[in-house]
Amino acid sequence: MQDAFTKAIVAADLRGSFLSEQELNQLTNLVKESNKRLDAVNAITGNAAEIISDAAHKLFAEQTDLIRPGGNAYPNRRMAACLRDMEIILRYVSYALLAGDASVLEDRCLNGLKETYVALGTPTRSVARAVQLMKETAIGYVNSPSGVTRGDCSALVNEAATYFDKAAASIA
Ligand code: PEB
Repeated sequence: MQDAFTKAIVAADLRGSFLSEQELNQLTNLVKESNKRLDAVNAITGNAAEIISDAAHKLFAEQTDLIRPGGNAYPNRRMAACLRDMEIILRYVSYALLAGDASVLEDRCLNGLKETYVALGTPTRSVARAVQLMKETAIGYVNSPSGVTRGDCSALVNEAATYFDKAAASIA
C-alpha cells in the first residue's frame, strides 16, 4: 500500500534521483489542499450508510430480478452480503481518497474480486452498477457545502470519481 508521498519516493528511488521539481510541486499542492481532502473523506465516511442504501435502492429498482426468489440479493442472507460488499468497496475508495493513491483499493479490495464474483455466480455488471450509483451519491455529498468552508473541490471530486470508476471497471 502506498500514498501519494511514498509513491513519489519509490519512483524517485527507482531512478536513483532526488524528487523532481514537478513531483515536489504536486506534493506541495497536496499538502496545501489537504483540508479539502479531509473534508471530502469525511463527507463520504459520515454519510456511508446513506450512500450505500441510496445506491442499493436504485440498483434494485433498476434490476428487480436481483431481489426476487433466485436473485442474487435474495433472500436476506444474500441481501446482507450485497450491502456489506458495497460497504467494503466504499470504505476502500475512502481510504484511496485519503491517501491520494489507488493502491490500497487495488491491492486490498479489487485484486481478484471479479474472479470471486464469477466463482460465486454474482453478476459482475450489477456490482459495477452499484459502484457507479454509489459514486453519484458520494459525489453529491462531497460537493455539498454544508458544514465546510466553501471552495473549489472539482479536482477532488474528479479524483474520487476515478477511484469509483477504477473499482467499477475492474469488476465489470
Ligand atoms: C467479496 N462477496 C461475497 C463473498 C466474498 C465477497 C468473498 C463470499 C463470502 C460471503 O458470502 O461472505 N469480500 C467481499 C469483498 C471483499 C471481501 C468486496 C473485499 C476485500 O473480502 N449480490 C447482488 C448484488 C451484489 C451482490 C449485485 C452489489 O445481487 C453481492 C451487491 N456478494 C454478493 C452476494 C454474495 C456475496 C458474497 C449476493 C453472496 C453470494 C452467495 O452466497 O450466493
